Amino acid sequence: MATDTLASPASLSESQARVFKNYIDGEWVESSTGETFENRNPANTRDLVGIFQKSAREDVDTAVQAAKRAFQKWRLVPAPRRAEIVFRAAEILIERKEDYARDMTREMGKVLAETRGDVQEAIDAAYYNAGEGRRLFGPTVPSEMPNKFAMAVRQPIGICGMITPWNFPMAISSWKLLPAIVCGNTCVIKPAQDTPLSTFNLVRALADAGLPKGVINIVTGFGAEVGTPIAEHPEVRAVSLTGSSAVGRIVGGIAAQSFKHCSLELGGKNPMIVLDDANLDLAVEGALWGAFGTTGQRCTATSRIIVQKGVHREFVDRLVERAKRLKVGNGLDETVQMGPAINEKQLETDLRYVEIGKNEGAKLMCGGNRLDQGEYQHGWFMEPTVFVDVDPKMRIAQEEIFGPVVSVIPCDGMEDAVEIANGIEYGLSSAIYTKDVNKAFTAMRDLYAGITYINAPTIGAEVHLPFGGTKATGNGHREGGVGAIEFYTEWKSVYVDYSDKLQKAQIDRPE
Ligand code: UN1
Repeated sequence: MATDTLASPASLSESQARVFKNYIDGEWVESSTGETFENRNPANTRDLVGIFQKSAREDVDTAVQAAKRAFQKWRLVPAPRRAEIVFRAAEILIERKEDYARDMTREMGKVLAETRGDVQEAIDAAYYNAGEGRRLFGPTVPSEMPNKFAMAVRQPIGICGMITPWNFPMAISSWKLLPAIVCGNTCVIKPAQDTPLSTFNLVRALADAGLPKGVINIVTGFGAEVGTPIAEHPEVRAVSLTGSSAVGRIVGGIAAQSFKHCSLELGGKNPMIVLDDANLDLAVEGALWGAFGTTGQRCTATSRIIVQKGVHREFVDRLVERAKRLKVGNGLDETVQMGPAINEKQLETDLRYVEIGKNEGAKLMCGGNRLDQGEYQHGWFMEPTVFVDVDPKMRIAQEEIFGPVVSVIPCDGMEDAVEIANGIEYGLSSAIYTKDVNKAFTAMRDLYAGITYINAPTIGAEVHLPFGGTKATGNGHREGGVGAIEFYTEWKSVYVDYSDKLQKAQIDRPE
């Protein structure tokens, strides 16, 4: 087996599978356990993408110590200089976009158009955060005392731990790593075990752009053995997780013990409202993309479509007709529109929810079956699935499935729609299709979610606006844009008294 960790493995067969080591202090090192795990293509499990280190607490500690050493120098590099490295990484990512997109489709299954978008999102995040290096604004305010200067500056927090998901393996790693390093922090990242390669590719671009050793360290492995030690580590000052609400509850609880900054971006059950006056062609198109893009495996996926009764029938007919015609397959084939589930367990979950929906009395209009014949036999495929006559209280309308299963819920009108939309435990994304500006603005105000789209589906966030949600979707932090800068910096208020005498605030005030 080859052990050159830097080369792209895109064209290698199983016998030549690349072994990827951990990336600590700029070096490639084996895990302390000596154990490894496989990363296989979910569209064709005979295709071994790579072999990765199955790390443990000791490896996390080694990475934290490297990050600690690097922090002493990195925090003193002027932010505009730090940002220039990130800018250069964006240019490198542009050159490698196609290769990295192919690697990503191989390791996680989504179609090439989408994995190109995922790399593009990392490029966008790099440009945005590179610009932040020349801002990092803080307030300068007048002092209440004479001859005194008052301001607040943003300071790095120190060592940041990141735990990232498999559905946007490069984009979401970039949302966390890039603002963190521009702000002067150093990082230890655990990529999802299903998709570590894309994080390696992102970090490789940063390293080639001149990122000093130890500023970003990658430790691969599983949640209990790597994620938990990151969240527990006393020297890690901030932890950022994108994952399920169940894991968020654990990580948030652990992080609270050592008073870490903790950013949780968790589940969603995102509603799309379609009112009688909507442009139906647009709404059907949007529903298909929102529900079945990324095989429904987005935190922001459209999983409930709340349709007003006047257009319900026509909308359902058109949606079902289009869903049946979606081409499912290996995302490397440019004609394919929907790839596989990420792994066997996720496919089982998706199929289990189909049974739950049927048992609850929802009407299955199309899909619901595993695809495992012919070209599908070595992958985790299923049909795009549409349920109608769904009651808002049914489990399929309440619980996050993370697969290509969408529920259509009838509604009477605007008020009813908003109540149904908000009647869930999550609050990530939301959408409304209407031509009535009054209703659009009412939805913008009343949908209790972190994101609302007007005449667009629940997916498609851009990197320079805050991303995150309400209720069980998170703990109030936002990624993207200035939200991330908020998270990865700590305020320090600085007072400079140039009066040459002791001035007591609140006390020495002119009467
Ligand atoms: C996610 O939903 O898991 O907004 C992330 C979007 C992408 C990111 C999605 N830019 O659809």
